[in-house]
Amino acid sequence: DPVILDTGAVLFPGMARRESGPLLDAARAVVRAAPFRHLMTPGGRRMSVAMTACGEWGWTSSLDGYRYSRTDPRTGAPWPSMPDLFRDLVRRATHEAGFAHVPLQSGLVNLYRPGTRMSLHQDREEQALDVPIVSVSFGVAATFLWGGMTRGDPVRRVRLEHGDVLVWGGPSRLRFHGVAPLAQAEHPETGACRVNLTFRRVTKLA
Ligand code: MD5
Ligand code: FE
Repeated sequence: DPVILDTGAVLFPGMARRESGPLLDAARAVVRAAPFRHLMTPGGRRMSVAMTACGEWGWTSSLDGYRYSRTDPRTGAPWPSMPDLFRDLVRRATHEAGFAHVPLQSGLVNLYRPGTRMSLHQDREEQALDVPIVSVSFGVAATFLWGGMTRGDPVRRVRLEHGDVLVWGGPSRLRFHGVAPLAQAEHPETGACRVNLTFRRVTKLA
């Protein structure tokens, strides 16, 4: 059953667990077409998360800033298309969470290895802040850091496990958030890794 973490933030524990094999196979196909890479932040740091993308738009970062691109900057080719299994899951989670607009323009694939972290940030490069973000976690469990509307607000720790699906909309869309360094652990489906899929709408609603 869904857990309401706060207004607009809904956790579906294990929603993607039954289909995790095919979903992870689809993610691997994306990674074959557009390999994982460690991007640079505008501040000149190498991100510890390895990333790639699928769908119409992919999020990238470089010394020039954060941006969405229609093509993989590594090759100039369009990102791999978004697998149908991803779309079906995102539609289901979005509707069950009670939102009208489904974020299907961009599918980010994040790979966490032991020690990989994501520091506290907001997702605000999108022009559709009224559409929720859907995030799906697989493999080794992570401690998600869930803050407030300003960087200094207190942070809640939320355990995200294999197959958990989260919908972040309404007032939760712009919360500061991050991921604590991944523990050294093993999962039968991903080895020592955590894989996170994050779905967004990038352009303004018409
Ligand atoms: C992750 N990824 O676990 C997270 C899942 C990212 C990122 O943060 O930017 O790639 S997305 C979590 C999220 C998105 C939007 C709002 C909130 C959380 N929130 O209000 O906490 O790799
Ligand atoms: Fe984020």
